[in-house]
Amino acid sequence: METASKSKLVGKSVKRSEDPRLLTGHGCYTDDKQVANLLHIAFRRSDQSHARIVGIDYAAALELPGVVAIFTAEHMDSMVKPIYATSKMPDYHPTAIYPLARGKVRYVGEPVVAVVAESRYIAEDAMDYIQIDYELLPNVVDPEAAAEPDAPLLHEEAGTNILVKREFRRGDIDEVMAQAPIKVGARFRFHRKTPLAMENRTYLAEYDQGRRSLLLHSSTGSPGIVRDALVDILGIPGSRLRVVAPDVGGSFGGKGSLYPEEILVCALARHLGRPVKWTGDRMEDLAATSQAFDETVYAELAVDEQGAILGLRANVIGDVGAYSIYPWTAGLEPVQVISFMPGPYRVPVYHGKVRGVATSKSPTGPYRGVGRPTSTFVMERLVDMAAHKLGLDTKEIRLRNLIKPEEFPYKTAPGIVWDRSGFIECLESGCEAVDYDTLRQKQEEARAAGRWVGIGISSYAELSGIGSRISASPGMPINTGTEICNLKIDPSGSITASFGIASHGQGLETTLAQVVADELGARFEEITVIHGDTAAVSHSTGTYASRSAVLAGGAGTLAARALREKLERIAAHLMGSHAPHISISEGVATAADNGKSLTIAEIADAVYSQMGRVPKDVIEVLEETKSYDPVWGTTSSSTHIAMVEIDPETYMIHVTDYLVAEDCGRMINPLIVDGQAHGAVAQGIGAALFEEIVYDERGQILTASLVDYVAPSAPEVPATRVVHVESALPDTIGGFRGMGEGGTIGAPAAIANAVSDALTPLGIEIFELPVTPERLFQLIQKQKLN
Ligand code: MCN
Repeated sequence: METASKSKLVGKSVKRSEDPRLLTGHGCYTDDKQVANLLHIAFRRSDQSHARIVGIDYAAALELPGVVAIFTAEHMDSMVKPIYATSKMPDYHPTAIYPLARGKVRYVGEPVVAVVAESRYIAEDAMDYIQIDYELLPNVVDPEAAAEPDAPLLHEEAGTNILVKREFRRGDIDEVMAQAPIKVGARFRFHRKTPLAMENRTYLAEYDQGRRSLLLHSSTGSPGIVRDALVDILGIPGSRLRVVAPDVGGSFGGKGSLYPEEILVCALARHLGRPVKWTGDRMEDLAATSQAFDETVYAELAVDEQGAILGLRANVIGDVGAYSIYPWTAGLEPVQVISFMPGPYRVPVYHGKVRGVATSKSPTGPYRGVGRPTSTFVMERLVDMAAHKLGLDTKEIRLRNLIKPEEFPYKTAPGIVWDRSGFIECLESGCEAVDYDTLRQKQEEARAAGRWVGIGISSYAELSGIGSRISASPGMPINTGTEICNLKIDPSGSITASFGIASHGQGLETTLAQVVADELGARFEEITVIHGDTAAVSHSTGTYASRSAVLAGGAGTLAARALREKLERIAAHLMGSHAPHISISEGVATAADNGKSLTIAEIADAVYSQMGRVPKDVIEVLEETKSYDPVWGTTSSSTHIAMVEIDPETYMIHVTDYLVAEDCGRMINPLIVDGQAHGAVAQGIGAALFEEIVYDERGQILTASLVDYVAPSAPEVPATRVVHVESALPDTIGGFRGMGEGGTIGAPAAIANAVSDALTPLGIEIFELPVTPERLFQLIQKQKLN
């Protein structure tokens, strides 16, 4: 681990520099862009989940004044190439992604017809004049049925609905299960949810006919991925295709993939020679932004009489929806479920099997935590169930099984290497912070008084800041392992740090400026961070997978170090000193041998504006570009402790207190780290108790408004305490580990364990999330009948 010699800013709770802009209404989101001559798109989307398109009649819609053009899949063929999320995974079937449904529709909400008009109102009105005739095809809604060999196919060319299959094995699990004294297991179900960002997806494309170049403003978290994909799809060279993510109002993974609407606005802006915009509404967001989870897991854990884990078996069926999303593939979510299932525990024998099955629902894609909310839910439930069976305390069983400091690096059965992290330290400090023993005593008193109160612990580990030796999604050809920083000082001494990552709520304008300022010896206020613009650096993929602190922070550090050395050499010459005597701090270079000093602005002025003052052999451009690859990535870990109370009349579950003890290595900004944990825990509470995308048996979405899709609001989210554990620092530059997703990984499991704990007197265990009052009522009724 290498860190700045004198940290002044890294580690400090610097207030977010982007907030004054965002909180006073001066943010500029894609939909705020004012562009002359703008055309607007509205989509006629499929109202059928699986049907052949027999005919589309839009003649009457074309007659409407203000309608400029109408497009179907046939029109798009000459404008775009289909794209496939390819992968080296065996048994994987990619699916073609077209901007408009071609021949068949495969989910309710799939774009079928695009109306381009002078205003969005006109485009929406034109929808009523479009007639689409469908021939209904058999339902492909239930993933377990769709996985059967004779099931009707969603993608005939794949020859199966099972788009991806993987298996991991260590040891003989059948033998372990046959011999084990204690076994626990169940069918677990984590229902589908959506990322639900505040800003809906929006795309605005401008085509410059003269320069034959395209500019896409996109509410994306991955502008580099979108740019590189569009190069192929549209056949425009990368040098003439720029993707800019302006202010983006949250993504949570939902804006991390390439979307059909994004391809379409670009193709039509070029075709029509006018700027084209589409802004999604909330119904479109709920029906057609990538969704997440939706796994059924059959899992079994074997332990010995002391509670030591002997083996684990998991069979996962992931409902991946209608298409294999670009670039992540249909494997992203379900494969991570089995890859991370053993969690932070010593699991000597493991068998994990997964099938990602296509169904006629919105495609699944990245969502904060990816796969690990489900794997943690299942594993943490199994660990608690084993403890209940043995009469062991739930903290104690974890202490007996968590990988110990001396066991790092530890390779899990699916091949993930935990470099080192504070697994046990997080559990111990979390329990200490809540005063666990006293809490248990109070719970006994509450129980004696007839109250349903529960304490739930969940411990997990995640791989963050992954480098080039491990891809964000299995076998994906895109290099997700590096990021670049370009750092330059202009003649006024002002410093611009450009990155390809795209902050959409993470506060990276602040944290990356902290890192660069410290390494360069500059003042924080002098640094402007540019992000989310493919013109800023030659290659980048974006902000996802809790990677920006590690990768962009690392690249920023390296660029700042190199630029600092240049400044030292030039300052030494200007002050009649030698580079080793120069120190730079707060924007001032000082020569230790003669006491002279110069500001960075004075050095820049001498370099650029005073001809001849710096000789030819000393003068250098005050600019550096560096990339950073952490090779494998690093392990972050955490323990969450949730306290709940259940109302025995309404079955409402109240999260009464919540604590996160986390190890993200060296913190750049504790205020931001806390905020990330708070936000992610709120999402985890949503996943545990409220949020669920529901499709009926014919594939109709029943939760296409925020009346039906229930997200938690302030009263449902307690003030979350965060305890920071800084165990041995990782070998990443700066010693940072990622943490932006963690809260969402730990919270569903902690709450499921707390609810099960509260219901121990009734003998009820939770196997299904979200655990709504309705589900709890059914469980309790069933238990009463038994
Ligand atoms: N940080 C820090 N010290 C560390 C680690 C992180 O100060 N040791 C800071 C970082 O500098 C950054 C933030 O914490 O400002 C998150 O950093 P990191 O863990 O590197 O995650 P990314 O910046 O790569 O963000 C991605 C992650 C993911 S994958 C999702 S999804 C997510 C999230 O972050 N979506 C978010 N946080 C979100 N926060 C908001 N507000 N909105 C979203 O859509």
